[in-house]
Amino acid sequence: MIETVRGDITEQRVDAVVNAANSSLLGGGGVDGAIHRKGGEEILAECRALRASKYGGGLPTGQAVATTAGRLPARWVIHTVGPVWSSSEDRSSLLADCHRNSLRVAAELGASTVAFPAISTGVYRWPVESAAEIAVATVKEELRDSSLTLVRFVLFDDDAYGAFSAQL
Ligand code: AR6
Repeated sequence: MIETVRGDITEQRVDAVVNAANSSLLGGGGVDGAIHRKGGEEILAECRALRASKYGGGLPTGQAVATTAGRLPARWVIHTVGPVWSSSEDRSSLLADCHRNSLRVAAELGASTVAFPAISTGVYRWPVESAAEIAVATVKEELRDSSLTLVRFVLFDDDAYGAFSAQL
């Protein structure tokens, strides 16, 4: 099942919440800032450990990796790096990769329920209608053959809520 809600990703009671991170994995603004602020130091400590091991050069755009969710109600945070919007280059496949790879990481963890923010539509400036189309199509396809039971898109404002709801 796929659903849309208006709300804050940090308040979701799901197995895993997806973070719209950057490749440093060390925090930022928007969703990333809120997750680290509310989830606490434990998340950052695991991100630092990932940077010291598997992701010395940072997490590449489109890939996903999990950490604890610290003090958030969720059990895991799945960090993924969305593409920055470009009007001269089509980066849609990277935005699709974020959703596909996040769901694969969730399934590997044994998660059943996952919440996504509108990846790339904030600081990275991706137009929300286009992001909604890519996100919903990719999640629908990935859920066809998956153990996951719920994917919830958590949208912060009316525009994003309207765009994602229209795609469902
Ligand atoms: N819950 C749900 N949605 C939110 C929340 C929240 N708490 N806060 C913001 N949004 P952004 P990006 C919405 O900028 O575009 C960071 O600095 C927001 O309105 O968080 O992928 C990272 O470190 C927007 O629609 O992510 C990266 O450097 C959407 O979430 C960079 O921003 C995504 O906005 C990533 O940029």
